Amino acid sequence: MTHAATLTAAGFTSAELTGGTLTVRSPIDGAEVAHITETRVEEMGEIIALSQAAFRQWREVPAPRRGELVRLLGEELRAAKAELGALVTLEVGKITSEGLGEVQEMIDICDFAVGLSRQIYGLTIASERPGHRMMETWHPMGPCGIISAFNFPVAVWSWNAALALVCGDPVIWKPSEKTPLTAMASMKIMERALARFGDAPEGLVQLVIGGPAIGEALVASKDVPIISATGSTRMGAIVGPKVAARWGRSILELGGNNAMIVAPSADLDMAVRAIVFSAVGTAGQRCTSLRRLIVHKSIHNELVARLTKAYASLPIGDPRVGTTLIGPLVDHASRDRMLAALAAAKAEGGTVHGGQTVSSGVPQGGAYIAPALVEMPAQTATVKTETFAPILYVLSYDDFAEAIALQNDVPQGLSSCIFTLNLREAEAFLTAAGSDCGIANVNIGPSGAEIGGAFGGEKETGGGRESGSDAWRGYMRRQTNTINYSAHLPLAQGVKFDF
Ligand code: UN1
Repeated sequence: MTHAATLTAAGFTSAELTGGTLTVRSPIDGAEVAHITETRVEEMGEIIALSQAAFRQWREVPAPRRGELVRLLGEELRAAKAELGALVTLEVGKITSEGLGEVQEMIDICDFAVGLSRQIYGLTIASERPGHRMMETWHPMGPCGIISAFNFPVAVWSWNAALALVCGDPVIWKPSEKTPLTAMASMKIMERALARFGDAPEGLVQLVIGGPAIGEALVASKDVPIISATGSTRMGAIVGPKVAARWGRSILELGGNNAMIVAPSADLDMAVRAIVFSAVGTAGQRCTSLRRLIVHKSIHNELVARLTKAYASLPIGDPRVGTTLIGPLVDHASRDRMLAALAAAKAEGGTVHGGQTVSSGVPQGGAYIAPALVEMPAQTATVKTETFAPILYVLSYDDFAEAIALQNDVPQGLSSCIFTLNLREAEAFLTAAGSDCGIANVNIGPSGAEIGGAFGGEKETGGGRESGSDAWRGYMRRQTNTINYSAHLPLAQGVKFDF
């Protein structure tokens, strides 16, 4: 399909795509596909006020009824899956299957949130005082600002929006400047769900398009109590303290530098498949992409040989073509950063396989590059830095404790995994003294998490949790209640205060 046909299928009119100041390019061929109108900073006050007004109504709508809106969103997403998936491919350069997979992830979180809307449970707690009962109640917090990254332009929004909405919080979404189109298309889908829902307050879900100043307005506002931000550690280091300084709550999902330990007993066929998908899938542009391989010395050469062979067979090219496995990087700056990291790794003693620019058999104008495998003598500064591109550094180890130490010796703490058939190693990897990451897997790669688990990580990854499990608690305020149904007023801790 041509870009124009993909945009029309996603419901865009030419007026929406022209006349604005934000230029959108497709990573497929670098073509300018739209000039979008940006939100002006001066409008942000009104947008936030509208969100607050929506909050005052939405918080009183029963949670299962709020869930109905998300159920309708899930239905609309199912109906629009092909068109939105194709738009993700156009705007981010993901291969077709991954574009569709991203929309499936949105549908999955909607289903999860619908169930959650009837399961916002609090505890009942034993009181030490006679005739008293204690409990916890969960209340909506207020507007939730969602700052999302280009690489999962719509799924990460839906993780936050689906939960926030059932939790009673309006949302204001600031997508990456690189991906306004998928955001606008998602809003169109959301608007269809809102229309069917009928009586949602105006401004319950808002989209703001623009650069850092727009994001800063959200981050600075006391009227936006929750900021959920996904992106670089550099961005998080700015957002986190600013939100904290005004007593807001932030949910941060920042950099990853995800490793796999490959132990001597590993099923190497499975490991090779897991490595290739997680290191080169999405052209290495997932937060969860595999970036470091920590391989036992006894199998290092065999594994590297198998991987270099597998890498050489990977089809690189137009992500719209069904056989392609590696599409373009998001832009040329990204490819320049990858090349700079490879040069730095080489200077630190690395041996680079692959990593060359690809210009034949691919659409002209895109940043196509062969994935790189880099054998490193040690975990150098470059290995410890996240480069958002398909670079896999290979390190080797002698004993298991050394492997765990290498795995943990980076500033980031998102995802991790081990390939082993040794039960002791597998279990040790998951203990308090094992992986220090928010996600730790056994015999599967570090990427491609399901929505049912809490998603996020430690250290410079920011500590936030989104998506499944009890991540919903991050979108609500907890109230502890003590109810006295007796005719006396005993004090806790046996304190006497008679007068
Ligand atoms: C991200 O890259 O920010 O686990 C999200 C995964 C996907 C989500 C990645 N489900 O790889």
